[in-house]
Amino acid sequence: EVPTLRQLYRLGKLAPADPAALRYKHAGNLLDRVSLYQGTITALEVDAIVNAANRSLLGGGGVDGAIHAAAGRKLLAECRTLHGCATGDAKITKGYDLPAKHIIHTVGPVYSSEDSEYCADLLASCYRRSMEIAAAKSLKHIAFPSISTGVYGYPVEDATHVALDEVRNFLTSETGSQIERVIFVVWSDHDKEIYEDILPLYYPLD
Ligand code: AR6
Repeated sequence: EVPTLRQLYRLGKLAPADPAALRYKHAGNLLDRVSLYQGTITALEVDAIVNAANRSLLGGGGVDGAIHAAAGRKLLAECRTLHGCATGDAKITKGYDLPAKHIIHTVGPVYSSEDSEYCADLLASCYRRSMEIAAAKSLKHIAFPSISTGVYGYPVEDATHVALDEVRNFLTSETGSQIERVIFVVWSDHDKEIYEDILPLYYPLD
């Protein structure tokens, strides 16, 4: 079982934030609806894992490569029928050989510092569209990798603020109320430390 933020606080693995730095004052039951997990997203037995894909949706490296390798060739066959996906949007497939029932493929922005605000909007859109698709299919548990922060070069701290804020907004909205759990999946120790630092700003201990 992947621990919730409330459990991480109890275990002392998440330190309460400096009150002056808080982005939000209350998290309420969000502490029981959000998790942080380090490891491969392909191991998670959830309703949907999100893939950080490219516009072709035909596979690639990074988490995309790992998902295609674990899901098997039938995934590629279904992806071919989707005819790609726009940056900031998302499309769903079955999970095939994965323990996850579905894969939501989203396409993050290739980062550019000149267009950083535009990139932030597109990145937020990836998280929002993925959750909208999950909610429309009544999927309750969804896991996200750190979209755009690998090959696509988005600075991981900035991307983490966008991800945590957008997920919080969605979970507290009317459509988001049916999503029971969002798991943020990190791969490296460095990314885990960044999430541990920033999570308490958006999901403070009450
Ligand atoms: N489980 C969870 N996270 C992972 C895994 C894994 N198995 N493997 C890597 N990560 P990236 P992007 C982390 O590059 O930046 C592909 O070629 C990784 O450490 O996978 O959105 C696509 O086809 C990083 O934190 O995605 C696109 O062409 C995060 O996943 C392009 O890369 C995202 O890194 C997309 O680039």
